[in-house]
Amino acid sequence: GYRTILFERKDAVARITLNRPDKLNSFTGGMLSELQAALAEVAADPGLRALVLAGSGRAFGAGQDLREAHAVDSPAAVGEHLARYYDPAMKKLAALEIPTLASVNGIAAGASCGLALGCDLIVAARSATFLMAFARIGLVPDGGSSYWLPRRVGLTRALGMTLLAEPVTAEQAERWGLIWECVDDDALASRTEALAQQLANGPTRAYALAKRAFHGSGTNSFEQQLALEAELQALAVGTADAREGIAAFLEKRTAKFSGR
Ligand code: T3D
Repeated sequence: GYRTILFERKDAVARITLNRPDKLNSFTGGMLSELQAALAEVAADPGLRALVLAGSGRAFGAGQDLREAHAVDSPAAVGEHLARYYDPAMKKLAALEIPTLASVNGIAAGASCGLALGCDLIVAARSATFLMAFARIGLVPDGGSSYWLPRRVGLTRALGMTLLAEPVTAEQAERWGLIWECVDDDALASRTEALAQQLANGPTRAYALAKRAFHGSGTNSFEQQLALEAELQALAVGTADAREGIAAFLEKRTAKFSGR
């Protein structure tokens, strides 16, 4: 069992909840190891078709636990810490072949903001905030946040959030396209559930291929991207879900996707 996270599976939906509420779910090495292990479990389970990431208590997460010794230790130690704990977690998350949804209940600061940004969709409670906290303590964005943030909101807002290091409200985040959706606090749980269900009922293989297309688009030329689209579409057409989706359209009925 896990000590610092909760890991649940309900039908085709997995849920990982960061669970150190008294420390605002800040990341220790132990928690990141558990997150890596849970993400590996998700990747290895062919029955899963969506993942929800959430935080318990009043925060989504407060980034690196600043009480862990290495945090203020030495340049070598911090590099090793990132390579051992953060990078594998963020890479495993990005590589998941199912849709991922961050359900942000309260503040998402520092590397926890990076974790949310690493999910495919982010839904947040109206009272939640996003804080690129790094500059407040003289540090640099990490946890993948310097990759995902400018891709979601552009350089102007990414630099504004990072240099000024002020919390951005969920409403502002929705207007900017930092997140998919801001909902009333008391609707977060039900909206998260509904989105997760919708994703879990979708064409899982096509979702995975679509994610691969967008991840590739950051560095590809237009020509390379068209070639990648063709390659991925060839894979998508071969799936049972594409056959079902097209048949359902022609028969004027709702498609029933199996995820294969
Ligand atoms: O070392 C490396 O590997 C480098 C990696 C860096 C990645 C990063 O994520 S750097 C960014 C680290 N995070 C921060 O700088 C945010 C620190 N936290 C805050 O600024 C504030 O806590 C918040 C703005 C997030 C929330 O403020 P507030 O007033 O709502 O809550 P609070 O009272 O500050 O926090 C409640 C408790 O959580 C408190 O514990 P206590 O005093 O009751 O025992 C507080 O110390 C603890 N806590 C919050 N954030 C962290 C933390 N403890 C350790 N590390 C934290 N990051």
